[in-house]
Amino acid sequence: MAEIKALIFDVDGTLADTERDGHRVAFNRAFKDAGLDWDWDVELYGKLLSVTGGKERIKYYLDEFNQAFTKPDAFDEFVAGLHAQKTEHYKQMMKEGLIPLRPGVEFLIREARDAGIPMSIATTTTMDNVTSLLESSLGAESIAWFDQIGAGDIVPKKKPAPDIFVWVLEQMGLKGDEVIGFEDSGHGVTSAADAGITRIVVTTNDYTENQNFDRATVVLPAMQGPDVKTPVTLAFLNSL
Ligand code: XBP
Ligand code: MG
Repeated sequence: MAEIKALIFDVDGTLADTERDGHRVAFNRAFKDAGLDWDWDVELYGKLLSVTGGKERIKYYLDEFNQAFTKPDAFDEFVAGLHAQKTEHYKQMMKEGLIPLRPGVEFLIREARDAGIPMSIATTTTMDNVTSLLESSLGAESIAWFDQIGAGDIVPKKKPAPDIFVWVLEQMGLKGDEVIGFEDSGHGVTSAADAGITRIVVTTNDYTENQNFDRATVVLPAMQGPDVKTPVTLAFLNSL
């Protein structure tokens, strides 16, 4: 196995449990602001997660779960406006420190930083959401700890397409067998694996625990914590 030259992290569900109590709530607040009676409950949101990207998810919701809604003429602008408002709510929630990092995440990030192992991010979510989560959890200076932040619309096709991991690998000048990818979802694993990443660590959450992780190297309930027999440390990653 090639030496580990970098760690590439997904954000939502991997660094923090942002979906159920973060993104979902922010979407609902934006709908309310716009005078819409749409309510994405926990169960429905689980279904909507099959499509990554907030704007894409709103369109999927209308196509599959709310066909009675008459789409306005400037539909893309309408969705973009709703999504921008959702981002404002999400950032505010991060500012309030409502969503902490998952157990073991900060330990691993600090260990990698101390060891001089470059770290990057490959996510579907909006850049502002990434920086506000990092700022609230690890401090504003932590944004610079990440060599590359590949986020949101920086690539045309979101996960499960490999584009965002390919983009990050290219920016870092690394090959897929020289990094470890961290993911929480089946779509994320498909994206990382199709980008050529050979070692993928999955930490599951309530929404993803029953998904297919055949292409992952290891599947754990978290990076660290009472249920994790082997916590995710650099020594552990080197053993993969
Ligand atoms: C994350 C997502 C995102 C967030 C919402 O997927 O699917 O769509 O739910 O973010 P992954 P935006 O963890 O696989 O990257 O609303 O900013 O798009
Ligand atoms: Mg994720």
